[in-house]
Amino acid sequence: MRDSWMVKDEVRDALGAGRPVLAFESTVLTHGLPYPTSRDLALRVESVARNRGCVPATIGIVDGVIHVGMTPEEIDQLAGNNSACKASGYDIAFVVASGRSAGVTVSGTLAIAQRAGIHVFATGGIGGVHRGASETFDISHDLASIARSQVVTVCAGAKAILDLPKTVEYLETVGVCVLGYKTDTLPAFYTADSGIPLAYRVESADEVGDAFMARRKLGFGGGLLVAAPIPAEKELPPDEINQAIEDAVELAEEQGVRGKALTPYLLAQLAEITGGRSVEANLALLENNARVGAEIAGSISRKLAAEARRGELG
Ligand code: PSU
Ligand code: MN
Repeated sequence: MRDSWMVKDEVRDALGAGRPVLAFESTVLTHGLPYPTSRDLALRVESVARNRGCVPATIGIVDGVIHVGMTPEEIDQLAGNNSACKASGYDIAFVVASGRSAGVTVSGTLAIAQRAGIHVFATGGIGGVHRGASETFDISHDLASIARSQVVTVCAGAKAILDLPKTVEYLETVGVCVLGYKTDTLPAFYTADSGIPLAYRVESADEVGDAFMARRKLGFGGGLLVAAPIPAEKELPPDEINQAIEDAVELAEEQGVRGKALTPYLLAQLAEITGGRSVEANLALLENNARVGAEIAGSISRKLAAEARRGELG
């Protein structure tokens, strides 16, 4: 088999030196946003990470090769590839073996980032429990992957295309500690407050870094999910976006859309119904998550370096 991993030089160098690296997913590019907005957004969030002293590593699969860190040209090609598939963690081996290209979901990105030695991952919205899940059983594999991963995931909550109360319950079932980042409630992607209370609130990246270090030192499992609300001035009016979501969900039911196709279908409908206004909000929250993620990655990198120094002294 061909070499199935390709770690970009600057990512390899940063990881080797213990400098902060922040992972980004690519299903949002291939299946979540229209091209070329998707490409522009990927490059934008990468530069936000860089401005915070963090090396970005966008993760995708190109012709059967797993890329940890992609060049702007590679990002452009993947984002514009209409035949790219959507790879979750359990799909990666087959996608690689068959030489396919894929946008990698939250679940897939966590699996790859962890093997690469990356500690933090920033995304927009995670997958979750779909409305009607008691009938369809449609619960995103993202949730189990977050629970199993040692990588910290930063998101803006989940879109209300999902059943948010059930998503929070299911995160508890599989074992995820959800930290509200300067908030007491789960953010709902386009809006800052779903009204669903979270058990814990943190005020700083260092508090997340402390949790990461404690989990590592004490050997406990359990996922760490940081939920950071969209900046207030970029929030969409709740009534308007919630109506758009109702309409999109109804359309999906009428059309009988299921499985892997459901989330991309709902996202495309939402973009159309809101006349693209959702895209600006999407960009704002992704940039915000890239900032928060970069700060957490910086904190963890400092704490790991301090731990290594204490080890040398002791
Ligand atoms: N939710 C969003 N935007 C996205 C996705 C989810 O608001 O782009 C993407 C992410 O890549 C996520 C995937 O991991 O969809 C989940 O898909 P599914 O619901 O089929 O598990
Ligand atoms: Mn699903």
